[in-house]
This record gives sequence, structure tokens and C-alpha cells, in this order.
Amino acid sequence: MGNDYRPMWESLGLDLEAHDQLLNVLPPAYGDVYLKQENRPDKMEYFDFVITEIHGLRIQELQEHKAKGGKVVGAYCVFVPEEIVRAAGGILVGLCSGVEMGSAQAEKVLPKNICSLIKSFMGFKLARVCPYFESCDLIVGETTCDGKKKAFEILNDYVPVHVLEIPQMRREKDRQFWFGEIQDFLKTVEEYTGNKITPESLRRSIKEVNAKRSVLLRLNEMRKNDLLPISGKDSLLIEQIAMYDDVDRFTSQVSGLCEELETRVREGKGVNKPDAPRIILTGTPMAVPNWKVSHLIESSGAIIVAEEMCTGLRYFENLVSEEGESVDQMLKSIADRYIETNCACFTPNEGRTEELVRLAKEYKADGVINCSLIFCDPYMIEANRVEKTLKDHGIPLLRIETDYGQEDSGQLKTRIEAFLEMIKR
Ligand code: BJ8
Repeated sequence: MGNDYRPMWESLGLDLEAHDQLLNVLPPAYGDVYLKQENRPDKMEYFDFVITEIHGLRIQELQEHKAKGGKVVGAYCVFVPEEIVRAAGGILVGLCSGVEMGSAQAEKVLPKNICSLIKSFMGFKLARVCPYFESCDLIVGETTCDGKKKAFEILNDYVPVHVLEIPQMRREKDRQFWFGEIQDFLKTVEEYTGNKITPESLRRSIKEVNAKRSVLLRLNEMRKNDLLPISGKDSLLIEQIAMYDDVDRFTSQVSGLCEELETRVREGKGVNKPDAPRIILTGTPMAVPNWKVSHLIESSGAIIVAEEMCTGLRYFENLVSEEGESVDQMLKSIADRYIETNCACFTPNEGRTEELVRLAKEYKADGVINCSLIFCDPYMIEANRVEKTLKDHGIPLLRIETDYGQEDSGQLKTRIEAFLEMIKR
């Protein structure tokens, strides 16, 4: 990192020693996973820079926003509508943590057998190592899974938490209920920011967030080519950065990258060998810096063509309708868009399995790797439905259960290599 950010981190109340340990893990991991890739697009430079400045420049921007009276809202799930936070002049940041940190502290308030994602976000808070967390005026939780639902009660002891109740089915009465939740969320956001959301501010923010999702879709479309202009690892990185970077700047940077990628496609330049097995990754989200499985897959000679996960297609595949005149009409469009997210918290969740079959065809995938975090009941159990559907359609599947540790890397690599050998083109 270029500047001395220590005074800023200190003012945020971070435990500087523990924070140093966290920052020391990142550069070597990033160098090994990302910077050694061959034939990377030049425009990845911006995203490398964002990672280098992950606790620096962006945090400084959040502090400047707060100094002008702006609010920062943190979230753990793609069900939290960024459009509403932006329409009230706030900034939404994704807080999902993808690294094991503060586990000892987290285990004082949580059981040991809970998924890495929950343990990590609680650990980040209790160990005071995340400047994003410490910048938040409000946290938005959700009732997607039991672990998160109960963890938010504990988190509320440390920071104000607004919990969105997520329906677990999509019947008409669930949709009505969800619309009510979205209306309540708007009121909370208005209260915290002190700003009234108007039809103009909401329409503008819907367009801005749609533009972000559209540019991600544009990038993803290019991954359908036989020669992919970008690796799966780089695509995942961009999908992770989408959760906390400045919306307009991110959109413009991805758009610039897309131009370079489109040229590559026209010139027939790719990052993969033509016979590399094409893989779709599906399952629980992979937050920064969780690149383990993607790295294992691509360093074994395959190419990831899509991520059917919340750090992936689920985040950007649907847009909010830009029709609607009143705030309520637009809120209805927001509610309609978000409830279609194919999270395993829904029962049944056939949309996800149908989507996987469709994606396998569109992206010409040779196989699917279903990756669940250990102790994640919704996704570990739903792996059964995924397996059954893919088997019915003759699509090979590998099921992986893992956590944020590196201890299982060798064993996972062996299994991935055996799977790739089996589906070899
Ligand atoms: S919409 S996938 S981001 S909830 S891994 S904490 S489910 S026990 S992350 Fe998710 Fe929203 Fe759904 Fe997406 Fe629980 Fe499972 Fe842990 Fe999970």
C-alpha cells in the first residue's frame, strides 16, 4: 500500500497487530494465485490495484464520505438491495469475509461447528481487524440460514443490525410479505441516513446498479467462447470487488476491460488451451480472499467458464425493471428482482438446478463442481438435488466440501485432477 494508513486504522479502533497479520497473508497469496497467471488482460491492472489498496484507499474514501455526513451500510448477502441504500445517499459494502481470522474469539460466542463464513465475519468483528466493518453505521442481516439468523442477534450487541426476513418460498403471499420487508428496509435506511428517498433518486440508483450488473453480464458472455479471453480466477476477483468498490468507477473499469476482452475474442486470443475442460462452479459464495478452489481447478489445467453462486451470476444475472413512476412501484420491481435469487434457503429451489442445466449447455461445460462450505446445511443438503438433476441430464458433477483452511488443498487437488481426467475432452 502506497500511503501510511495506520493513523486511519487506529482511529477506526483496529487492533493494529492483528490487522498486520491479516495484511501479511494477502500479498503472497495474491502473488501466487493471480500475478503468476500467463497472458492476463492488461486492464486487470486496476483490479490488482484495488486489492493492493483493499484496506487503504477505499477505506479512505468511506471516511471522506462519512466526514461529509454520509452513511456506510454493511451487508452479508446479495438479498440486500444496494439500490435503496444508494438512493438515500449511502454506500453499501459487502462484508463477507473469506479468510480464517479471529476464530478463537468467534468460538467464544458461536459453536465450533458453524460455517467458515459466519465464523469469519464474527471473528473479524471481535478481533477488530476489518476497517470496512468498523466504518459501518448500520449492518443489514438476513434470515437466510439458521447460523446467520442467530449470529446477527449476537452481532447486534456490538453494532446496530437491521434484519431482513427472507421468505423461504415464492408463493404469492411470500412475495407480498417480501415487498413489505423491502418497504420497511427503505424506512430504516431513510432514518439512518436522514435522507428521504424520492422517485428520482431511486430511479437513478436503479439505473446505476443495473449498469454495474449489465457490464458484468457483458463480461460473462465472453466466457461462452471456445477460447476465453479471461480466466475464471480473474472473473471471480472482479465479482468479489463488485461488492465493495465505488459503483460508477467499477462499472467504467469493467467496461474498459470488456473492450480489451472483445478485441481478444475477435483476434482469437484466449487464456485456455482449446482442449481444457470447461467447468461451472456452483455453491456457497467465495468472498475475498477465498480463491482456493478456483485456483486448484485452473492450476490443474481446466478453465472455469461461470460461477453459479452469489459471487457470480446470482449477483448480476437479473436486472431491476426501470419502469415505474412512484417509489412504491420501483420498490415492487426491486422486490421482484431480489426474490428470484436462487439461494438454497428456498424450498424447493428448483430454479438453481434448472439454471445449472441451462448454463452447462450455454457455456458448453464439460462438468460442474459443487462447492459447499462445511457445516452449511442448506447447500450441503441441496447438493443432493444438484447431483440428481445433473445426472438426469448426463452432466458430470464433482461434490466438494471445504472451509477456509489450506490443510485440505492437497486432497482436493487430487480429487479435482481425477475428475478432470474423467471428463477430459
Ligand atoms: S443469497 S448463498 S449470500 S445467504 S455458507 S452463511 S448459507 S451456512 S452464504 Fe448466502 Fe445470501 Fe444465500 Fe447468497 Fe449460511 Fe451456508 Fe454459511 Fe451461507
